[in-house]
Amino acid sequence: MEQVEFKVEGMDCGGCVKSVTRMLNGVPGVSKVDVSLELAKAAVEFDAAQASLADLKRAVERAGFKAP
Ligand code: 9UX
Repeated sequence: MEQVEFKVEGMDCGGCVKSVTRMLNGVPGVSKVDVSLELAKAAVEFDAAQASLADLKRAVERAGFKAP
């Protein structure tokens, strides 16, 4: 199990946190998601055989936020 933490830009309220959380949980292989509005970060636990950091960032961007 891989654990990563990366920056998520553009979240302005709890609704954004929910959107990002839902999108990340929708990525195959993801087992744990913790998105912080205050820190502007997402902490994700996933199976490296099924997903990559790039997949996670793509999911965040699909939700309409930036994950540089
Ligand atoms: Mo809150 Mo986020 O009104 O896209 S849901 S700012």
